[in-house]
Amino acid sequence: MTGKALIVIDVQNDFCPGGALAVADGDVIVPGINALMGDYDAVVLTQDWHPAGHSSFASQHAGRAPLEITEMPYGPQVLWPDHCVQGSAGAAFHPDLAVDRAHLIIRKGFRREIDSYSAFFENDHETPTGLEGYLRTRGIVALDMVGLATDFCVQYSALDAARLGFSVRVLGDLCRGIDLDGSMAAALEAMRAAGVDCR
Ligand code: VGL
Ligand code: ZN
Repeated sequence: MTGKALIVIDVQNDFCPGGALAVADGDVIVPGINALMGDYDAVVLTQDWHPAGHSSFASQHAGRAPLEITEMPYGPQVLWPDHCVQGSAGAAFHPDLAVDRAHLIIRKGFRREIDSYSAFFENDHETPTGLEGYLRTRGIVALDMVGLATDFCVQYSALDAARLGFSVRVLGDLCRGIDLDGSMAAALEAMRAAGVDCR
């Protein structure tokens, strides 16, 4: 089988300028992503989808500020501003994203006690989202990843996909990053080391 999928990570209002966790120029990638959608056998969108009071929110940790790091049962976790709360305007896709052309929308981060950067597994690296099964039953072997943020959800998704045996490319022109303490350079290095084609 030779199917290929476009995986569009978290192109949501809260990650775009004006949003709660805005990524610089996060909105600039939208027209280019739309233009690519016709080239794939499957188009998947992911949507960060947290309950109010999610444990990744700094607001839930007394005395802690956004972008500080805390220790969770599953490992270190960056604390974020409240973002992508289920049903909020910030959790909606960017209004110009061609959502109607998606075959599957996969939501993640909906369990209060655990964050989920990756489209495939929650941050314990064990609890699956179900995306792997969807892609395999659709005959997909190759993935192109685009979206937000390069150094968090795109990176985690790409590393998991490579570990699962998919052929993975990250299209850098159609991604934007947060870049926290050198996290962009570290993400590119980790992805390349894992065999991801970062272009
Ligand atoms: C993301 C931080 C928190 C992302 C999601 O989409 O990269 N980053 N939640
Ligand atoms: Zn999140």
